[in-house]
Amino acid sequence: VDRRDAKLALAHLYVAFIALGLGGLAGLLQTLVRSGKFTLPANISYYTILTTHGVLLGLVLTTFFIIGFQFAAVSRTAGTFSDRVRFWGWVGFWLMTIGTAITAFFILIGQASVLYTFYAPLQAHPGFYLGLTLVVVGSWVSGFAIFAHYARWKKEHPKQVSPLLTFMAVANMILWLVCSLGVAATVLIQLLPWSLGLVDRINVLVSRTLFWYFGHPLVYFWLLPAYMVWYAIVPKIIGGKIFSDSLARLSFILFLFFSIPVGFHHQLMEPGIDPFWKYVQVVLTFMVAIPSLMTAFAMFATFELYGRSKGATGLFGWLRKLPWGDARFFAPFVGMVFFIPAGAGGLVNASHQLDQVVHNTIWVTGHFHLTLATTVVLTFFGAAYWLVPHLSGRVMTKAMNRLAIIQTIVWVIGMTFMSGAMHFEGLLGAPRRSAFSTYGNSPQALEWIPYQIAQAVGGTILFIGIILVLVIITNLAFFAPKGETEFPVAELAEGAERTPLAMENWKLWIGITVALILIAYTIPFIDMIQNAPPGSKGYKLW
Ligand code: HAS
Repeated sequence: VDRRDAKLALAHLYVAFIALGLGGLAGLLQTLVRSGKFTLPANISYYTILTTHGVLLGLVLTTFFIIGFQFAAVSRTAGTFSDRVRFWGWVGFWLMTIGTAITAFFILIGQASVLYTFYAPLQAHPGFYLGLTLVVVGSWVSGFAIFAHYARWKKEHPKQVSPLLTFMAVANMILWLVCSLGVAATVLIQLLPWSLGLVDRINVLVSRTLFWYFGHPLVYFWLLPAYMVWYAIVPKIIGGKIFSDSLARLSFILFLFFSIPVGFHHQLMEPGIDPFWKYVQVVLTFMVAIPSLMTAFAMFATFELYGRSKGATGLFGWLRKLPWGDARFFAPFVGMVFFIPAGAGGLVNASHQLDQVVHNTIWVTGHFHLTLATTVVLTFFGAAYWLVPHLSGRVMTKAMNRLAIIQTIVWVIGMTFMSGAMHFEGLLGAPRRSAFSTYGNSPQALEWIPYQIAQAVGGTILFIGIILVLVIITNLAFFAPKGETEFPVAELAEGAERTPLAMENWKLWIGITVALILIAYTIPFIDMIQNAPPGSKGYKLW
C-alpha cells in the first residue's frame, strides 16, 4: 500500500484500538457490577457504562477498523488512490472522529444512557444524535471515495473483473449505505426533533422498525470484512489458493439481497406488526444464513485442498498441515470455529417460537459476544497482526507472534466462560441489560448468581486479552523492527472457473435489493402509520 494511503488506513486503526481499550474497560466494570461483588460510585449509572461499552465496541471499533481495513485493501488491490479520493477519505475520517468525540462526551456526562441501540422511547441529549449523524455522514463520504476509486479502475480496465477484495469492499459499502438510510431517517426525522423539544412525542414502533432496518444489516457490515479476510487472505497465509472466486462474490451478493429485509426478527415479540410479515422476514432470515453456509463450505474446501496438496491423507489429516504457529492464521481460524455455535444460536433466535424463550434474556448478549466479539473481532486481530506492520513499515517478531497466539487462547478461555455463562443463564430466564438484583431474593434470580460470577471471571480474563492485544498493536505500530511486511492476497486455484463479468452488474443487484426491501417493509410500514396511537400528528411519525 502506498505510504500516503497507509497513513489514512492507520489513522482509522488507531481510533479503533483506542476504542477497544476504553470500551473493554467499561465491559469489565459491567461484568463486575452484575456479579454483585462490586458497586459503581453513586454518580455513575450502570447504563452509562453499558452505553459506553456498546457504542465504543459495537459502533466505533467496528466502523473505524472496517473502513481503515477496506481503504488498505482497495489501495492494495485496485492501485494507489488519487489525491482527490485520499482527500475525501480524510474528510470522512475527521467527520467520524469529531462525531465520535461529541457522542462519547454526552454519554460520559450521563446525558445519553440510551444503549447502543438508542431507539425510542429512550431519549438522549440532542448532542448525542448530532455526533452519531456526523459518524454516519463521515462513513458515507468514505464509502463514496471507495466507489469513485472503483469506478476509475473499471474505466481503466474495461471488460475485466475487478480484484476480489475491491469488489467485496464495494459490496460492503453499498450494504452500509442502503441500511444506514434507516438510522439516518429515525435520527433526523424523529429522535433529533423530539430531543430538541420540537415535537413532544414520536411513533415508537416506527423508530424501532427504522432502527432494526439498519441494525441487522449492521451485523453483516461487521461480518463481511471478516469474510474478506477468510476468502481472500487466509488462503495466502496458509500457502494455498482461493477455492472459487465466483462463489466468494456470490456470497457477498446474497448478503446484499438478504441482510436488509429481515429487521423484524429483532421485533418478533413486538405488538403492532402483523404475524404474516414477521413470517416473511423470518423466511428471509433463513435465506441470509445460506451465504454463511457457503462460506463454511469454501473454507473447508480451501483448507482440505491445501492439506492434501501437502500429502495429507485420511478424513481430517489435512488439519495437521495448517500453520498452527502463525497468529495471522490461528486467530481468524479460531474465529471460524466459534462461528459454528454462534451461527447455530442465531438460527435459534430467528425461529419465532424459540425466540420467545430467549428474547430479551442475556442469551442474546451471549449470541453477539460469540458472533461479533469472537468470530469478527478475532479475525480483525488476526488481520491487524500483518496489516499494522505492513502500514507502519515494520515486522512482527517471533516473540510478538507468540504473544498473539497466547492472546487468542486467553480470548477463547475468557469468552467460553463469559458467553457460555450468558447462554445458560439466559435459558434460565435472566434478563439482559440489567444491573445486579436478586429481585427480592426470588429463587429464580438466586439461581442466576453463579453464572453472573462466571461472567465476571470471563470478563476479567477478556480484559487481560485486551491489554495483550493493545501491547502487540502498540509494538507493531511504533516499536517493532523496521522492515517490510507482506499484505497477503491469495491467487485463484488452478482449474477454478473464470468469474463471469455479470457478477458486477450492480444495477441489477441493487434493484433486487430494493425490491426485496419494498416487499418486506411497505405494507407493515403503512400499517404502523395508519395504526399510530390516537392523537398522532402530521405523518403519524410524531
Ligand atoms: Fe445475530 C441478535 C439472528 C448472525 C450480531 N445478533 C443479535 C444481536 C447482535 C447480533 C449484535 O433472529 C443483538 C442486537 C440487540 O442488541 O438486540 N444472527 C442471527 C442469524 C444469524 C446471525 C440467523 N448476529 C449474527 C452475526 C452477528 C450478529 C454474524 C455479528 C457479527 N441475531 C439473530 C436474531 C436476533 C439476533 C433473531 C434477535 C434476537 C432477539 O430476540 O432479540 C446468521 O447470520 C448466522 C449464520 C451463521 C452460520 C454459521 C456458519 C459457520 C461458518 C464457520 C465455518 C468454520 C470453519 C472452521 C470453516 C449458519 C461460516 C471449521 C474447522 C473445524 C476444525 C471445525
